[in-house]
This record gives sequence, structure tokens and C-alpha cells, in this order.
Amino acid sequence: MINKVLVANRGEIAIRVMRACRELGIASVAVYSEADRDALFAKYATEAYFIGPSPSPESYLNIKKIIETARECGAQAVHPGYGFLSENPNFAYACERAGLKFIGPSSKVIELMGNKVEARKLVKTIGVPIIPGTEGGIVDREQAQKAVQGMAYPLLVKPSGGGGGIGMTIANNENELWDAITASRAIALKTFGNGDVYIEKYLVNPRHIEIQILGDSFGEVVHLNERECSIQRRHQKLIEESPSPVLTPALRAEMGEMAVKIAKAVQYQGPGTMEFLYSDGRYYFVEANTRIQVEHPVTEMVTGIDIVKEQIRIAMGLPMSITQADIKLNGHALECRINAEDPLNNFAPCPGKLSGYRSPGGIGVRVDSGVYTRYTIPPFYDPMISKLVVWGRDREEAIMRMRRALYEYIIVGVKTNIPFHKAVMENPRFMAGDLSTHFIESETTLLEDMKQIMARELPLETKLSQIFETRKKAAAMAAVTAITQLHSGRQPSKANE
Ligand code: MV4
Repeated sequence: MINKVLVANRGEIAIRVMRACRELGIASVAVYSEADRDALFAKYATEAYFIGPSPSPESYLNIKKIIETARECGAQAVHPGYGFLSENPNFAYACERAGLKFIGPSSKVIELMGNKVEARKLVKTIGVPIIPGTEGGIVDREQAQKAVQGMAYPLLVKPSGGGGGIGMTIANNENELWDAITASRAIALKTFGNGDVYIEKYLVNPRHIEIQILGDSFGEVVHLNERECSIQRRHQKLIEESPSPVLTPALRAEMGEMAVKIAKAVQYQGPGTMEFLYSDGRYYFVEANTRIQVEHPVTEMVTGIDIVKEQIRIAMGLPMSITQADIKLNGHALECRINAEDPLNNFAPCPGKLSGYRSPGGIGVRVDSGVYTRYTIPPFYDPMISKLVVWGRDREEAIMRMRRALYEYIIVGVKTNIPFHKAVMENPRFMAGDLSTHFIESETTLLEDMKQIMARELPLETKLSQIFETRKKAAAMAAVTAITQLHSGRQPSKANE
């Protein structure tokens, strides 16, 4: 029985989880750091406990303190959210040992999938395509040369102990190979405490397509179709969508089946994501994520399934409320991650006080956020303000709706990446669905487009900051209307749908 869940996370995802708890009639417990005394998630919870200083190693990463708090308040389960301890097998194991249900897969599955070489080996044996490459255990120059014999350059050296692109190093030729291995190993050792690396053929311009799966304790596994997450910068995703503009129904079904096969092979429980790279009509498994992901709402919008609610039901030992036959793809969803960062200063984080804040609304708009007007975004954590998610009957409607929502968004006091998102929503290649993981670098006009958008809006921005600083509410409403007048631009084409 679960009637109280401790949420070992903060911000919008903590609220997302607590919302699911409320709908299930379950009490939620927040744990918060010094910097989060005024945070919304701590107020939203049925109970909230202070767990330590602002730096996350002393609070959100403090396994002992979190487990102690869970036991003292009588929670039966712990939800880890994403980031922080969500993919730490030691935390899952510590929960298991303390008699707390870790809401996610078992510590064994987290550990297995956390080792990229082991995950690769496993999916290969069950017939899932992987990128041609080596196993781990690269020790010296000679053995490395041997391991890559017959493989064409460029090659990519990847750490075995952790994913997300950290420490990946390209080798363009034989002369660069050992340096790439040494560089990758050093980063791997420092960030993951494991210097083992493996080598793959480098895909020059792939798309990132991931399959959302759900597995329950009865061995049932379903897939909820794909999300395309190719628009990213330095391994930080910025825009995600579902369905992918590039997948055919046949390929979608095939990749879905492959993802289910992987999950079944490890008796996967809870929501998970199988990450694939897509290039020239082929797809390859790259890694599995064993957590609820930031971009899960995109899938919720097109399937109508509450993934977090299913996750909690699964943790309670209940069967999923859906079968594969119930899962339909309805329309199109887009997500823009709205970050407090300066788009004109290399997207540097820009925490601070939101002196004015009004999020968009209306048909087909969902905003997942943990902020409110006059809240101060602390400098200690990731500077995401919200996830702006829209639904449309097709991609074209979703893009028009996203533009409309972006123009409604009022954030005064901190710089945000909204101008960047506006520029992308009017970019011809984006509109045509021509995406790749190198989209941002290769679209050299984006920065200029963004500057133009910002220049166009400068008078209003100035007016808005004056208004919000003097708190003239009626004037703020007038400015909202005025901002929507700026809404203009190219129409997305249906050509590539
Ligand atoms: C690759 C690749 C090209 N070739 N592997 C980065 C995150 C990690 N999950 C896999 N990643 C990549 N693996 C081969 N053999 C290019 C990337 C990659 C990437 C992948 C997904 C999304 C964004 C990316 C940005 C740069 C590189």
C-alpha cells in the first residue's frame, strides 16, 4: 500500500509528481534545500521538510538524509524525478534496503543500463541494431588499433560509465585515436569514476529519436511511440516533439517493438526511454534512460496517457491501465524548454528575480513550471523556468500555436531563451521538419534572426519592465495585448509532412 510518497527532487518535476499523487489520492512529501525555502513545490506538497544547504551534494544528493526523512514522515515510497539521484543505483538500493519503494526500475536494472558497454552487448544479443563499434576494455595504443581494424574513420570514443554525450571525443584518423581515447578516459574518470571507454563509427549528422516505454510488475511492456529531440545545444535538449517528422508508420512500429524487446529482456518496471540515433533511413540504439524524462509531457499530449500516474500505479504493484492496443497517436505536440539564460551571451545561465511573470494559456497549451510572480530563481540548480508544451491537430498547427504561446509569454527581470525559440519556430528548415543534432550550429542565421526579434520587441520589453516594477496591473494587461500584435512571420509548409 502506498498512501504517502516522498519526492526527492525540486522545481517543476516535483510539482508534476505531486499532481499525479493528488489525482491518485496519495499524500506527497517535499524535501527542500536552503535555496528552496520559498519554492512552489514545497508549498504544493502536503508536507515539506528542510534537508540541508543549497549546494545539491548537501541536500538533493544526500541519500542518508532523504531516506531518514522518508522513514520519519511515514512515506512508503520515494519518487526521484529526473537528474539528481534518479539514475543512481546506490540510491535505489538504499531505498530498497530501507523498506521504501523506489518509484522506478530496480537498482540492478539501473546499474545494468548505466553501463553503456553492457547495455550495448545486451541489446545486440536480442537483435536490436547498434552502431558498429568495439566493446569496452581498451587498454593500450596497440590493442586500440586492433580493436578498430576494418572500421572507417571518423570514429567516436565514448565513456562506458555514463551517457548524455559527456566525454565523447571524435577521432578523424589513426593519429588522433590515442589522444581521443586518453581525453575521453580522463573526463570519464573525473565525472563517472570509471575510465573505461568504447569506440563507435561516428555518425556525422544523426537525428535523436527516442521511444517512451512503460513496463509493469506483471511483465507487460508497452511503447508510447517516439519523441524527436534533435534540437539541442551542448547535449542540452531545447525543443522536443512527437511524432518525429521523419518516421514512417512502419519504422515507428518497428522501433517501438525493438524498445519493448529491450525492456522485456531486463524485466523493466516503470517508464523508460530507449534512445536511438537515426541516419539515412536506419536507426541504432545508443542508450537507455531509466528515469521519467524532462520531455515526457510531449508524449502525454499525443497519447492522452498520464505517464507519472502509470509510474506510481506500477510501483504500487498494480497493472498498467492500458494495453498496446489502447495507445493511439493523436495530432502533434511540441515542447520548448524556457530557460533563464542570456541568448546573446552564449546562453549563459541568468538566475534572478522574476519581477513580472505571466504564462500563456488557451487551447492546446500546457505549461509545467515551478515558478510564480516575484519568485527568485536560485543560482544553484538548472535554470529552467518552465516547459511550454503545445498540442495541434498536425505539426503546422502545433508550430503556429507555439508561436502564439511564445508571444503571450511575459517574463520580466531575467533574460530568457524565448527569442531563440521564436527564431526556431520561424526557421524554414525547422518548419520543413529537416532536423538534426547539428541543427543549431548549422543554422547560421539563427543568432541574427534572434537579434532582429529582440530589437523588434525592445520598446515593449522596456515598457513591460517599467510596468512590472511599478506594479500597474491594468497597464500590464494592455502590454499583453500589444505583444500579440507582434505575432507575425512565415507560414509553416505542409510539404514535408
Ligand atoms: C553518437 C553520435 C554520432 N555517432 N554516436 C550524444 C548523446 C548520447 N546519448 C549519444 N550521442 C551521440 N552519439 C555515434 N556513433 C552523436 C551523438 C550526438 C548527439 C546525439 C543525440 C543528441 C544530440 C547529440 C549531439 C551531439 C552528438
